[in-house]
This record gives sequence, C-alpha cells and structure tokens, in this order.
Amino acid sequence: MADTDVRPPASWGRSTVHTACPLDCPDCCSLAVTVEGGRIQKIDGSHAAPSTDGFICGKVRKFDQRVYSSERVLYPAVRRGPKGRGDFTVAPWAEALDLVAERMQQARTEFGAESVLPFYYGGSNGFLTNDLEDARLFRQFGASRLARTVCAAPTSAAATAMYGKMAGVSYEDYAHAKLIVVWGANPPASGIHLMSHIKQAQKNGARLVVIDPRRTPLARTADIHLPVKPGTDLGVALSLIRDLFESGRADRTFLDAHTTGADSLRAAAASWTYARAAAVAGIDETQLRLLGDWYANTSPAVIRCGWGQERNRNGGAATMAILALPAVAGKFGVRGGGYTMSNSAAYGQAAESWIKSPAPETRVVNMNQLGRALTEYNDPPVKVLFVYNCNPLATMPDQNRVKRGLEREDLFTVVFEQTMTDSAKYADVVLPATTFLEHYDLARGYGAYHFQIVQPVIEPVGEARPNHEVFRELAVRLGQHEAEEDPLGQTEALLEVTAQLPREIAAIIGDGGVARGPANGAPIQFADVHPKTPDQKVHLFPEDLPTTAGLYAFQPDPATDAYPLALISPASAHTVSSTLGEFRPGIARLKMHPDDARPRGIEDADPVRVFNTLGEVWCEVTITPEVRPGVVSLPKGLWARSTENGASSNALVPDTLTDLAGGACFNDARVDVAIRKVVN
Ligand SMILES: Nc1nc2c(c(=O)[nH]1)N[C@H]1C(S)=C(S)[C@@H](COP(=O)(O)OP(=O)(O)OC[C@H]3O[C@@H](n4cnc5c(=O)[nH]c(N)nc54)[C@H](O)[C@@H]3O)O[C@H]1N2
Ligand SMILES: Nc1nc2c(c(=O)[nH]1)N[C@H]1C(S)=C(S)[C@@H](COP(=O)(O)OP(=O)(O)OC[C@H]3O[C@@H](n4cnc5c(=O)[nH]c(N)nc54)[C@H](O)[C@@H]3O)O[C@H]1N2
Ligand code: SF4
Ligand SMILES: [Mo]
Repeated sequence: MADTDVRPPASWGRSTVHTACPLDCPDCCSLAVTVEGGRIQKIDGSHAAPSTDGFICGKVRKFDQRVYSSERVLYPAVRRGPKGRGDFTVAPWAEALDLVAERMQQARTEFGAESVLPFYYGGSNGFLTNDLEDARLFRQFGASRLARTVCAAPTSAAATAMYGKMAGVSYEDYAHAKLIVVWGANPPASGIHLMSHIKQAQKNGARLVVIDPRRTPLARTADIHLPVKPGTDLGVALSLIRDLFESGRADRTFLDAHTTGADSLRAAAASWTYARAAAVAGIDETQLRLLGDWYANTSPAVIRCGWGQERNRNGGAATMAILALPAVAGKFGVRGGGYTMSNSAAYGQAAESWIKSPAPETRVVNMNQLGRALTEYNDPPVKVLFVYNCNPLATMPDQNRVKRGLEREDLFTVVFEQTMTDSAKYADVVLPATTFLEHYDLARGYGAYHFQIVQPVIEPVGEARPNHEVFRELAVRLGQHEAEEDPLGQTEALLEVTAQLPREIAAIIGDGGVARGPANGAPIQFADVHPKTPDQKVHLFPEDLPTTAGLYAFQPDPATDAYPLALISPASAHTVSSTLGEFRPGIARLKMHPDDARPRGIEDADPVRVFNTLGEVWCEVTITPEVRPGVVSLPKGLWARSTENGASSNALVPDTLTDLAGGACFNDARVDVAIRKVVN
C-alpha cells in the first residue's frame, strides 16, 4: 500500500475539522465537520469561504448518511450473479487489481489497447482524484480517449471562442446590479449561495428577469418571467441583439474598441424580430420587448447564464448569443455589470498540462454516446470499460442502449465507486473508493470564487482507497511503474499538484486558506479582467468555430405528432447529478401542465407512462402550471429505484449531440404521456 500517513490520527475526542465540499456545484463551500470517536457527527458550513457564509445545502448536511450507508462499497468484490443484479463475492485488493490488470492486458493483446475505455467525468472531483494518476495510467496504456462532453461542453466552447473564458461577475457583486437576468439557471437548487445576493439586489430596487420553461421559485419573484420553449433561447437572444442594433442602442464605442465580428453578428440577428422570436419561443412579445428596453437602458446589468439552455440542438449557438449581449449593449466596466457562467478557468491552472505522459493519438469516444460505443463500435470493440467518478447508467443519454451495452457478456466492466450505484451493479469487479470526507483533494468553485483544500476528517470506511493510489497500483501491475519508485501517497499527490498551481494560490491553500481568484474574487469585467483570447477582444462571430449547423443558425423543434411534448430533466435539490439519488424517497413525479393533462384524461397523482421510440418511464404525475404547456419535467439524477420500471428520463433522451462541441441533448427529448393502468 502507498503511504497514507498524512491522514489525521483517528481521534477519540470530539473535534471540528475544517474542509471543503468538492461536489459538482458552483459554490465550493467551506465546511466544519464535527468528528467524535473517529465518526462524523455533524457537517455544517463555515465562514472560511466568504460566499458560504456559514450555511450549506441539505444534501451535504446529511452526507454522513452516504458515508455510512449500508449501500456503501466497503471491499473489492467480483461478480458472481448475472450482470445488473449486484451479486458479488468480496475479494482482497491484490486479487481484484490482479484480475483488472490481467483483463486489460488480455484485451490489449487480442484487440489492441483502444479496446480499453476509461469512463469518468469527475464533476465532483478536484485535482487529486481526477486527471492525475488515472490520466497517466490510461495514456501510457494507450487506451481509447474519452471526450468529456456530458456537461458544459457547448457553453465552455462558446466562452472560450468569444472571451477566452474571462472570469465572471462574482456572486457578491450581484447586489450592485440594477437588472439581473437569470438565463437557463436555477440557483435556488443548483447554486444556493447566489440567492442572498440576488435578494439583496432586489431589496435595493433591482429588477429580476428569469428565462426558463419552468416557473421556478425564483421565477415567481421575478419582474418578468419568459417561459421559453426548450431550445429556443437562440432566437430570443438574437431578437434582443437585433433591437439593440436597430434602435441605435448598441454600444458602438465598446464594439469598435473591444470586439470583432459585430457586423456579422448583426447580420445573423437581422431576421429575428421580436414577433418571430416570441412566436418561436412561445412567449409574450410585449414582455420580450420590455426586457429589451430594460436591458438597453439599465446599468449595472448582469446575466447569470446557466446550463439549461445548452442541453439541446441549439445549445452552443444560444449560449453564444446570450454571451454576446453584454458586449453589444456595453454592460461591462462597472461593478455588478457583465455576465457569469463558469468561473472554473479563473485560477489559471490547467490540470491536463501537469501530466507528463503525452496524450496518445488514440480513438476518441464521445461519452454521450456510451451506449453506441458499447454496442456498435467494432474497430476495435470496447472489451474493458473502467468506470470511476461517474454513474453512467443513471446519467448518460439513451439509457436503454447503455444498459444493453453493460449487459454484454464479453465486456469486462470495472466500477470504482463509493456506493453500489446502478452502474456498479453491472460491474465484473467493484473497487471501493473513499469519499471527500476520507481523502485529500483540491476543489475550486465554478460560481463562487473559492479554491480550497479538501481534507480527510475520518479514516477510510471499510477498505476504501483514494483514486490516485489505486491507479498507481494498477500502473505497477501493468509494468508502467516500478513498485517502490515514488509511491504516490496523499502527501506526494498533494505536493505534486500544488506545485503546479500559481504560487499565490498554492501559498494560500497550503495554509488551509481560501484562494479567491482574480481581484480577490470580485473582478470587474473589462477593468480587472479581460478576454483571454489572443487579441484580448471579444469574438462575436468566431468564424473558425466548428459548429454543425453554422454560427447562430437555428435548428427547429424536433417534436412530432406522435411525440409532441418536450421533456426536460433539470437539477433537483435532492441530489448532485445522481449522487445521493439512493436516498430519494418514493416514486418520482413527472410535472405536467393542466392544458396537457386534460386532453389526455390525466389527473394529479395518476400513474403514467412517459414514452418515445427509445424507451419509457413509469412514474406518477403532478399537474401544475409550474411547467409551461408543451413541456414536461422529471428530476435529473434519478436511480432505477425512483421509478416503477427502473428507467429514468435518460431512457427517453436521444444520444444526438449539440451544435457545438458534441454536448448532450438532455433537454431535447420529445415524448408523449399516457395513463398507466396499474394491475393489482
Ligand atoms: N442541487 C443540485 N445542484 C447542482 C446539481 C444537481 O444535480 N443538484 N448539478 C450541478 C451541475 S452538474 C450542474 S452542470 C449545474 C447546473 O446548473 P443549472 O444550469 O442551474 O441547472 P439545470 O437544472 O440543468 O438548468 C437550469 C434551468 O434551465 C431550465 N431549462 C431547461 N431547458 C431550458 C432551455 O432550453 N432554455 C432555458 N432558458 N432554460 C432551460 C430548467 O428548467 C432549469 O430550471 O448545477 C450543479 N448544481
Ligand atoms: N437527464 C439528465 N441527465 C443528466 C443531466 C441532466 O440535466 N439531465 N445533467 C448531466 C450533468 S450536468 C452532469 S455533470 C452529469 C454528471 O454525471 P456523473 O458524472 O455520472 O455524476 P454523478 O451522478 O454525481 O456520479 C458521480 C459518481 O462518482 C463517484 N465518485 C465521486 N468521487 C469519487 C472518487 O473520488 N473516486 C471514485 N472512484 N468515485 C467517485 C460518486 O460516488 C458518484 O456515484 O450528469 C448528466 N446527466
Ligand atoms: S453541494 Fe454546493 S451548496 Fe452544498 S455544500 Fe457543496 S458546495 Fe455547498
Ligand atoms: Mo454538470
């Protein structure tokens, strides 16, 4: 075993340990965890990270239930029953790793190294548990590469091309705004620490606009709510841009000095009158016009752009048009003016570049098409699937195809996990992983400007081990590393990674502090931070950007007579993606508008079938005007146990890709809904 002596000794006294939350959430809270007798007693927020402000979400307050859950994977285990049943025999670590290494080598000999596919995402992982030893191992092995596109691929490509991922407006600075536009984001569920600043702005007299197919709790407090049809944001944003130009309210001085491509953008927006955009989006034209006037005439004005608008065929173009708005209207240069999307690039590090082993030019598999890769790829077929930091059966598109792939008898699947997820049940070998309360990591917020160290507060539960140790041990078995040569314990991994960080950041987090990003975590765009494009300009019409439809080109709604309803599956307050989904009580509820329920004879709480050609989901229904007509909604991250037939929204989500960067089209499913006859 590698050196793990830096873990604090199990103290039998009561103490409070300071750490941070690395889960896939924009906030990256600072935590105070009370431990007694080596066991977690309480998890709470601390004041170390300013945006945390001493409170955290309900999910992480009860994360100890997950750490000590009866569903925790405690020991390595080898499958003994049919795939999917979750029937395993416990095995010693050495034996399990020997078996994994042997099967990887065998696959390489018989089918080539590309027949091994690592499958991970790592949204809830910091710099020690993703893209470190794992990347070294699979690169040196020559495995297929994975395009990690399940989330934020189109938004990231748009922000990179246009602004070089310039740092955004901080949560705290929302209090200075006079107009806040929340576009495709749902902060009351998905990034709660922005909320108090929005509320403060509202108290100060700011107007709030929410653009979301659902009347979310935040939308209820908004001055304007535009309940757009999913996938129509492009037209809405272009109509605002068109009006700014046509009415002479575009900021010509800013455009001339700081942007390229303004004329081409103007031409792309020319056909998007308010009337056309309102008709396409299914919204009220007067309200859209009013937003146009408010946005043109108010400063500071800030746009919180989320990820809801990216998860469809127009997601890349829509995000580009939204991000173009503050440039066209000249909203930068003042505190509380500009935009926020992902701030993950604000600390100036790039994990990928730390790893010395070069990335081989092997096959790239788009993770959104895992089902296809497992069932159709033949050159070579995938023979070994190594899943970690991910629960693909719950979270990837086209669930039934993924399931058929995982059922293949000739596929050897390794799942390295904390709990017995739906995916882990299909494993040939399960390996137990530590949680963030049992290992070190470095976590950074992609909303709040927090970069912090995550420390173990307890000893690993069972025989769980951190990722870098396990991948290093595998590398030794595969002959890629000498057994005794720099064993990668927690200390070494931490030192290696912190050495790659900018020195100021390393110094702060090394002392257990919170590094705050540019301008001490409160940058003014175009004063403290500038586009990181090569010419430091905003590229409003980046001609070379590879989009499948053409820049700012609108692709129409894929609804058909057979499947007229758009299904969306946004983040819920109960889970982080599928993490904690094991604790979701009861059968999930599909939300449906009364106008859609009535003609189908569906009443509140009825059992229903949601279906299309890809699959069906058996659940119950809540009839509510919270979703707009023509749209139904199921929560993201459901496990099989949350529906009557074990399928979730992803059984209905096509594995088609977004117009930019091969992103997932989670909100582009078209379905119908019928009452389900329940036979007793
Ligand atoms: N509690 C909790 N927090 C989370 C997560 C979680 O699962 N649970 N997930 C984390 C992760 S991985 C991410 S990426 C972020 C995501 O954070 P958000 O972007 O806030 O999350 P989503 O719920 O995907 O989408 C936001 C909103 O977009 C709306 N929407 C759907 N389709 C469209 C559309 O076409 N146009 C517009 N304008 N709106 C649309 C949805 O109704 C939803 O209210 O949240 C993170 N935080
Ligand atoms: N229908 C629908 N599906 C969606 C979305 C949607 O909006 N709608 N959103 C998508 C989005 S935004 C995202 S980001 C993806 C996320 O999808 P996933 O990447 O699958 O994320 P999680 O569901 O959180 O699963 C992460 C798993 O990694 C494990 N894990 C965590 N830390 C470690 C570690 O250190 N070591 C190891 N070995 N394992 C660890 C956790 O126990 C957990 O089971 O889901 C996507 N799926
Ligand atoms: S999930 Fe988000 S809100 Fe909850 S503790 Fe973690 S960072 Fe904070
Ligand atoms: Mo995500």
